[in-house]
Amino acid sequence: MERTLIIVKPDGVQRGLTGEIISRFERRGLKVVALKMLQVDRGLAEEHYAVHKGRPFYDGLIEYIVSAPVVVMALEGKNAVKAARQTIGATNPLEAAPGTIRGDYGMEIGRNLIHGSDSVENGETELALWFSAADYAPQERPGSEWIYE
Ligand code: IDP
Ligand code: MG
Repeated sequence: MERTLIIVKPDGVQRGLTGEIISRFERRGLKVVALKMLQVDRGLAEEHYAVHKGRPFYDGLIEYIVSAPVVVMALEGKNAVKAARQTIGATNPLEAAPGTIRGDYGMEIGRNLIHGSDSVENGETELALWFSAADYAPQERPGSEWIYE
């Protein structure tokens, strides 16, 4: 089983889409194993987005992430990273397929509602940044044989 980090960004929380977003992952078969809401401080935002430092959108991205609370979760499942990225859709909502979160709820790249880790390795690094071991509540979900063969 793989884990991935998901962040419902400030626009997603303020627009009341947190439940809708979590539902999409849950219904697909991904399991929430850690979950919290927090106001992100600048240091954490900068660490999380360190790879984008120096890009033209970086300052705006940091302002966006610290502008209001976020909801952060760890999702677990087979190929969780790839499955979550597919459910999230392309970075620019205008290019995201209808049926994806960004394609259904977003209008532009600077307000694209949600973050999802882009590789297993980055997922592990990001999860370690946002959660500690005590934050996890791993559990067996009944019926998982109807999701995975
Ligand atoms: P991703 O979130 O789909 O992995 P990345 O390329 O890693 O996309 O970019 C991280 C985040 O930075 C995006 O989700 C978006 O919030 C923001 N971002 C990326 N490119 C732009 C841009 O051109 N303008 C404004 N914000 C951007
Ligand atoms: Mg990314």
